[in-house]
Amino acid sequence: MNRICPILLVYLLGYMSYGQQLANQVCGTSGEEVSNSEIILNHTSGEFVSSTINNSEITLTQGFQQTAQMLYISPKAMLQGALIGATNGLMRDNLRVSNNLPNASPYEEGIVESNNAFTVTGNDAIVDWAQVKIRNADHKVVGVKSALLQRDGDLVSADGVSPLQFSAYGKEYFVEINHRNHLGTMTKDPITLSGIPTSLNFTLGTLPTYGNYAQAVVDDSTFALWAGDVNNNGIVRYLGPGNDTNSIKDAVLGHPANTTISNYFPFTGYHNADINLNGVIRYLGPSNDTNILKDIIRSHPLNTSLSNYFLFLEQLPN
Ligand SMILES: [Ca+2]
Ligand SMILES: [Ca+2]
Ligand SMILES: [Ca+2]
Repeated sequence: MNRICPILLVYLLGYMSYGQQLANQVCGTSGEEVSNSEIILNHTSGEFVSSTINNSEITLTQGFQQTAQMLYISPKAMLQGALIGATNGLMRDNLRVSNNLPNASPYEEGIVESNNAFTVTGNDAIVDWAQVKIRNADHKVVGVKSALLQRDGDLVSADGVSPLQFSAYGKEYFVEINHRNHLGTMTKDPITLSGIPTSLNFTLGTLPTYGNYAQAVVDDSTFALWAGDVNNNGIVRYLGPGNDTNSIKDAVLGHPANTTISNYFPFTGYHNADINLNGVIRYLGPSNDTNILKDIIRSHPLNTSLSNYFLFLEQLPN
């Protein structure tokens, strides 16, 4: 609840009555200032009377507690995997088209798609679930939201259209984008958020991000989350210990319908081993996900020797 500090209001009325000059004061440490050429009005947001201390005889209620604010974000980000082979700059939405998108978010928030979000086609068709976090000045995660990702990169709420909404006590937060088999990325600087949706475009390369080479550059222009983290350990690796290739192989060999335990067995579904998000999981054979992973490793700017053993890490604070 926004309320005008009663003391200031008295001063203000006094000023208006007698034309006295007033010193500028703020009732609390967190507030807003509204001004025109004649007056400056400070107000705070919060609920007076907050904490309660009691023992068997007395109850003491004291303090001033800041209430949480609603902060809105409209981020835009791309997934490298969903852009591979795309010709129109839009991510593929094969998972939606093939009815393989789960109605409930695969992330811990467990929210469910609403408003028939998966029936929308075109630029705003849903590619997949993603996850957006906000972190405070200490890089501590203070807000987590599942989001739906549209083909043109817009990250929206579970209804497929609304801005993401966070409840938080401050305004300055780092904003982070995550996806189940891509490496996450985060703003390098804290962003001032408010009740008006803040647009944050991670796809242009103009928004500084934390770390180095935090995103892939697709077709020399579009910045996108690195694909290939099949085992979701924050590292993309083709060969060597803990590699993601073996996780593709395990998914194929472990599939119940692969009765001959063939490395060439493809299956359809919603799985982290589906690096290009085309709804087909394939270890070997035509259009397999393994070769995509290999290409990703070899495309990293720091892999100058084109080593198949090269690995790179998610650029996020711990
Ligand atoms: Ca859109
Ligand atoms: Ca990995
Ligand atoms: Ca695939």
